[in-house]
Amino acid sequence: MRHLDSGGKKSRGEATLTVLQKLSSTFPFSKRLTLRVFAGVILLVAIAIIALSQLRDNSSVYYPPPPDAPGPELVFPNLSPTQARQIRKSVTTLTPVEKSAFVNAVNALQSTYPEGSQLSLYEQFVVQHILTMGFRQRLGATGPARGNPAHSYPAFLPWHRQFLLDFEQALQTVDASVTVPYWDWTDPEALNVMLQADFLGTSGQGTFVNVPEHGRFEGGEVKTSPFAAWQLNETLHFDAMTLESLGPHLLRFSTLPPFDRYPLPQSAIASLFKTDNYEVFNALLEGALVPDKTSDRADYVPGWALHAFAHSIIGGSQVDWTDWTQGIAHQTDILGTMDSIPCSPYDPIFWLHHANVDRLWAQWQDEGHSGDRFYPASDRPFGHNLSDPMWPWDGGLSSPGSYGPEDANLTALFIAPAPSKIVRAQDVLDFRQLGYTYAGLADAEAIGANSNP
Ligand SMILES: [Cu+2]
Repeated sequence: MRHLDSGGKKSRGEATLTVLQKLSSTFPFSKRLTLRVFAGVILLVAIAIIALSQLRDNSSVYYPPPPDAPGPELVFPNLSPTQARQIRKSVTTLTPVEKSAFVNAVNALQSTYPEGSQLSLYEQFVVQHILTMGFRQRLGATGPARGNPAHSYPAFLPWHRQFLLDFEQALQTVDASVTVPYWDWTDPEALNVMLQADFLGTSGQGTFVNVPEHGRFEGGEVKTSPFAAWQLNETLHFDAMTLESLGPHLLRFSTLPPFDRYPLPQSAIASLFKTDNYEVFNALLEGALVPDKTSDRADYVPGWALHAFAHSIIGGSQVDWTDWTQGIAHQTDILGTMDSIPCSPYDPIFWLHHANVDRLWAQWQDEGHSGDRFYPASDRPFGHNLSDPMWPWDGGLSSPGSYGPEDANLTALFIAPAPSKIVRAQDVLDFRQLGYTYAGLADAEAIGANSNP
């Protein structure tokens, strides 16, 4: 299934030539002329086949192993504390003080402009996330990075782990006590807590959408929130399908289906924890692929689950539900900010959402999938192997091409991290080394108990 390396290309071409030469020597001249034309055609076909196989070998096509692929033998983490760890908590357990500290720190990042930047500190995270979509060669990307450095490939989890850590550290420059809370998608209370006017803001208002067989729903501009004063940069806030701007306001459509399918059932999370294979876990958690239930073959079909699904709970999307019984729902239209994946970090809920993605990975690691045995070491597209630097923490090795609305030139707006900051998947596998853990994990219980007076 994996489209990597294949051998014997040159010998195939040479063999064809030798056979043709032998054939031509056994025929008279007139026939030899026809044969030469024939030989020419065969040779061209052979060259085309070789060229195509080369192209395929050099492409960044990646398929995760089948959903039932086995994993290595289990390895459990060493939980003994090596340094101080901060605890990321469930959003439903935050105190009013913790909530306002988070909101204030987010607002501070949005109102601070690094020197020489047209974008705020907050928007630097948005543009970084957008530019991960710019690594197709036809867009003018340069360097060895192949595929999207942050999505659809093995580095989805480590890339977002570092991204979240960078964001959390930026928040901590404003208020050292702040950690990013997580949104447990199975917690019935969590959405209600998040979508409060004085915390992360309500759903949107003023735009009505007809959803066939479901009814008429309201969404649109988020008018009541601590972020209501934000003027979004319209070139950073666009519809990923049409590349047209979504305007200067944060948009949410959080009452539309799939909102009615909230909370996610525990069984959806449990099914994720059945695999011991990292690439299967990564693909299932990202949720753009789901196991094919229609066939006996262990394979995937494009889907809409877990991480991808929860993006739409906030952002809202128009969906073709025809194949829903198979777990497949095709998005036909993007409505709100969180549903347009490139610019989704513009909605502060993104961070709570991705803290949950990261928490689930952390929990899976703790359940016997700890260490570098549970990450592909080689043979994946560059940027997705254990010791490949991940853009943009790659010392300038690779650069994205121009992705985004026409004439936007987003690459010029992005301030790359210091060239000395190199981050590879292997650097972030042990989240405790990065200085944090999650409420609910074994060490958090102990730290929590110790920090209580
Ligand atoms: Cu992302």
